Parts: sequence; structure tokens; C-alpha cells
Amino acid sequence: NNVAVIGLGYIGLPTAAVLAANGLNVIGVDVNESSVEAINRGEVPFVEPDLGEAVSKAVTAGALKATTDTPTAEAYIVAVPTPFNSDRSADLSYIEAAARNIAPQLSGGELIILESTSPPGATQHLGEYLISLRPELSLDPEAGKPLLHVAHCPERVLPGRVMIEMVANDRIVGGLTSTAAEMARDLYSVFCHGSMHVTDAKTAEMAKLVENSYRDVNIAFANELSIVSSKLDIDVWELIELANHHPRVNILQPGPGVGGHCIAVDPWFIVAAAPEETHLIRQARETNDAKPLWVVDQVKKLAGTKDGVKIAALGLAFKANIDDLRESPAVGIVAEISLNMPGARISVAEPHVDTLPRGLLGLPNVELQTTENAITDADIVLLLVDHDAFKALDRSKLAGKDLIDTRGIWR
Ligand code: SAJ
Repeated sequence: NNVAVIGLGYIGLPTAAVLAANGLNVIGVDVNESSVEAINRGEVPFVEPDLGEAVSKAVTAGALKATTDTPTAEAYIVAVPTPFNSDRSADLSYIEAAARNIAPQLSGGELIILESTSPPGATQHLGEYLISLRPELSLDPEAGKPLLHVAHCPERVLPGRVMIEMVANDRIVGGLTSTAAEMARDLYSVFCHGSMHVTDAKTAEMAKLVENSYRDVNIAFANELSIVSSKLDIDVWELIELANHHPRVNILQPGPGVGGHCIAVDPWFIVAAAPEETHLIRQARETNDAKPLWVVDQVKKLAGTKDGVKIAALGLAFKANIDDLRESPAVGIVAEISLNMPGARISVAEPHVDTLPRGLLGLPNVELQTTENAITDADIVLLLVDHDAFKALDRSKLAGKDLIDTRGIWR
């Protein structure tokens, strides 16, 4: 009953904690020594509701231990990053590094699950890579050698709701063989109360990418509508609300752009796998990536040639009520305003962080402020994230200021 979880990040750590809570002996592996030490003290190196409690309980009970060395185990869950290269193909080097550490521990019969979001074919690649390192083992049940069982089980949890969705969501389990898929299904059934859908590895990989791409395409539609509506002087939020009364229409919300490490990345893996066939998916990415610059243009137009204009930028996170600034369009927008409008003063309010992120640190005209202070002085208030804290703002404090509300909370 030993499970090793490789990569103790946003997905690996919650998975490790939930497995440990359900009676398995879990060894978490990470290259980051300070994360490993923190976890062994029962602490969590990032913010996710209810995760801290789960980790501290599992560590205290002795069911979860973190280490930098890959141990011997019956099952390995690989949850390492899959960023993209400069040509937007997937970078599988973290997966390969995990495989190089797992390979020496194998004796045959183990289950290896790739949980990282991956391009089609990555699970097959992981399996073949392991076999190239350990040729006396095989993926093929007919080969007459000790077997490795390799499967893909993509995570689908929403940041901010990870501990709930990890247990409640349905899961797709794709194996290189049906035995591998069934073994993975049995392992995840220990904690997952959703339905398990068994398929082959490549279809499972694509299912995950398609889910995020579906959302990206639909957000791009909403973002395009917001630009069209601005040109036609129509309130896009009212427009979408009205259209959504149709029983078969459900348009998503426009915003300052699409952030996070999933939706802004995953569609490119589909484009890379079929570049000639992916016009819509590519266009959606480009539309969403262009939205932050459109917001910057709105600010420039409003500020006109006024020098010393004071801008309050509310929110830096990539979406509401989290502290995650990765790929956040809000950060890019503030950086771009700072660069394009050197005469402007930008007070940034982000109640979920205490320091400016790297991309904004040291910019001479940008400072982190409380929401109250940022607004008091401002000529222009630019709302970038729909945090509850901003929704609860006393609207009379905004009187007389120019507002740019990219999330439609002040209509
Ligand atoms: N956004 C909009 N308008 C909307 C919805 C979202 O502009 O109507 C923006 C958000 O502000 C944010 C970005 O899109 O910048 C992404 O946010 P999100 O809430 O749509 O998704 P993520 O990135 O937090 O999580 C997604 C989820 N995927 C789907 O809902 C299909 C989650 O279930 C996945 O597990 C996660 O990606 C992942 O890890 O792949």
C-alpha cells in the first residue's frame, strides 16, 4: 500500500494528502527542499482552502512523508509541470526527470500514473522512456517479461475548490493497457466518489485538453463580444444576460484576459499536435491573449494626455478570491500601463498578497497599496479581478472617478 506522489505542487500535494487520509502510506517527492521540510512540519507552501488541515493531519498520523529521493513503491503518481517550449510544443523534461528517478526503483508489477496535463502521446512516451531505462521490463502483456502498468489520469479540479472537487468530480482514466487503466481506477476509487470513466491513454490526454480548450473558446467568444459591444456602445453584461435567457445559449463572462496555468496553456498542446487543423482553437487563444492590450488601450484613451494621472488597479490574481498570480492578465496589464504611461502613478491593491510580483517589482510608477488608499487618490479606477472584497466596496467611494470595470461587477 505504498504510493509515491512525484511533484508536491497544486495537484500532487492535495492528491497525496487525500490518499493518506484514505488509509494509504504516501511518500511525497519534490525537488524543492524547503517545500519538503515545510510539508514534513505539516505546513503547506501555498494557499488552498482546507489543504493545510489535510496535510497536517496526514503528517501527524504518519501517513504522509515528504522527501527529495524517489522511494520504492507499488504505485507512482507523477504530478509535475508540463510547460510549453518557445515553439509552444509541450516540454516533457520534468516528466522525463521523474521517470529517471523512478526507473531504478522498479522491479515489475508497478503502476505508474501520469497525472500532469499532457499532450497526446505523452503517456506512451513515458512508458517507452521507462522501458528504455529498464529494458528487462515491458509494457506488453505478450512479451513474457515483468510488466509496467502505465496510465493517464488527468486532474480536473478547480483552484480554490481542489479539496472538494478532487473527491467529488468524475474522473477519466486512460491506460496503455486495459489492466493499467483498471489498476489506476482502483487506486483513485480509494478517495474519488465521482464516476470513473475508463478509456485509452491518448483519449484521456485529449479529453483533458479539450475540456480546457472548450472553456477557452467560449471565453474568447465573450471577450470578442465585449470589444464589439464597446464599439457599439452596448453594455456587454446586459447583452449576455439577455441572450442567456435563451434555453440553449450559455455565454461565459468577458474579462481582462485568460490567466492561470491551464486554460491559457493547454489549447496550445492541441494546436501543436495538429497545427493545420486547429484554426478555431488557435484563434481563441490569440483572442484571449490580445484582451489585456485592449484593456490597456482603454486606460490610455481615458487618461488622454493628462500627465500625472493616478490609476488604482484593483486585483492581480488570475481570478477571483485566490492568491495565484501565475499567467495573470492583471499583472501584464499593470506592467504594460507602467511602461506605456511613464507619467502615470499606479496604485495596485491586491488583498491576497503582501508584495508585488516579480514582473512589477522595481517599476518606478507602481506601488502596492491598500484598496482604500489606492482608490482615495485615484482619477481612474481599473477593476481587474472580481474578488469579493472589491464587490463589497462602498460604491460612494468611487463617486466622481472614471471607472473601467473589466469584470462587470459595478454595472
Ligand atoms: N474566465 C473568464 N470568464 C469566464 C470564466 C473564466 O474570463 O467566464 C477567466 C478567469 O478569470 C481566469 C481564466 O479564465 O483568468 C481561467 O479560470 P477558470 O476558472 O475558467 O479555470 P482555472 O484555470 O482556474 O481551472 C480550469 C478548470 N477547467 C475547466 O473548468 C474546464 C479546472 O476544472 C481544471 O482542472 C483546471 O483548469 C486545470 O488544472 O486544468
